Amino acid sequence: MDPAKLKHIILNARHPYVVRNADPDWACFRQSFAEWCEAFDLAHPDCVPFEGCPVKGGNHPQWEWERTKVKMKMRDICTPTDTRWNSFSYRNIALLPEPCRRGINFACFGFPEVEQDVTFWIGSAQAHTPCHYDTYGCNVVVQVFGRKSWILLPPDAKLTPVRVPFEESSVYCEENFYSPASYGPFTAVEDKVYHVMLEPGMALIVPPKWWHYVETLEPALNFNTWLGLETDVDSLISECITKLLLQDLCNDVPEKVTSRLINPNEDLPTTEESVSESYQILNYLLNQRRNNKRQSSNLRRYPCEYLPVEAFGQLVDECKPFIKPVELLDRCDFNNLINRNRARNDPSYKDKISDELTVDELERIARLRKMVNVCCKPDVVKLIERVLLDETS
Ligand SMILES: O=C(O)CCC(=O)C(=O)O
Repeated sequence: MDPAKLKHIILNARHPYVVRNADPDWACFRQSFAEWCEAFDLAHPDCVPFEGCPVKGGNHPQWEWERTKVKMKMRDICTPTDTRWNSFSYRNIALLPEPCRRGINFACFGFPEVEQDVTFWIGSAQAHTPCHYDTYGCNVVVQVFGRKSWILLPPDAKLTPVRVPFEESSVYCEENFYSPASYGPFTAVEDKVYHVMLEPGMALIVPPKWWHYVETLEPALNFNTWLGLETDVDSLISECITKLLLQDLCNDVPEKVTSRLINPNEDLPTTEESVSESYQILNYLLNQRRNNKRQSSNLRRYPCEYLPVEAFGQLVDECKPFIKPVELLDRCDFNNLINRNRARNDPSYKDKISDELTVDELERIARLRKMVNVCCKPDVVKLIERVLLDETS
């Protein structure tokens, strides 16, 4: 596979593609999962803080704040458990000992410079990430051990975007793919669901803003990188407005309450100083946009969608049979998949901290969640952005 061609395909794809013979020259591909875990445990005598949830779920997606931590050796991820899934994921590759990340870069995809901005994901069966889209970049995923199921939907799919839990760079949706109570919420999207089972050695290209629900089918490891794109600067303004609205709504709200609105990995300071800093950033971004200037930033951003449709099609044709579009999932198969997942739904499911909150606190959380989800809805934020841009132009 010619890395230069692959690079053009990645930067111009408007549909997800599976790549079969990129052949990354990574040491982990010459190891078994057990050997890789041994190498990790040898270098890390301490246990790993795996996060996870019960395999039975409630009516809502299992958000990150519901996860509890369990310390285990890395090799324990390969021992099946019936009641809980575990995951040590969404971490930078620098956290891995050198023998576990030897040779990892994205050269065979046409990006030799990408070797640090790499994230790893390790999970047991049923570990999953609730359905969301990434606000920045194009995602290239490489499966190393185990299989993972990827459900993908186009940006215009009729899912319900929510900004609770808030995480800059991810927009989640309300629909619960893991343990749905019913099929009802999925009827609006059932004709737009794409699916691929990612197996070791396969890579996946996820174009900007495609929704994805990802679930581990057996103990698995994969790496990915988000390639920053020139078009990401459009999302910077929206994310900045969203952050400001949240800072305002969460001002003076106790941590006990905000911890149910903001993702644990996200920092949302609401001090006068930090709000004023967000305003300054927003004004800077708006002015740059009004003057049609590129935002200066030390982040690498690649041009994208520069190839005419025919040229792109020809490139993909030349790379047959190693690059294939991810296929539409037949409506019946999607129905079966969701109905299988319904078996995980436990109507008596209680998340870990509901018991620790008073009725008033629970009400406040519900009220704020509603406000955030309405005020920060991506369409509403786009409208605010347009008004702000017109206002002083
Ligand atoms: O592998 C997962 O669980 C989620 C991956 C993901 O969301 C991503 O790569 O953007």
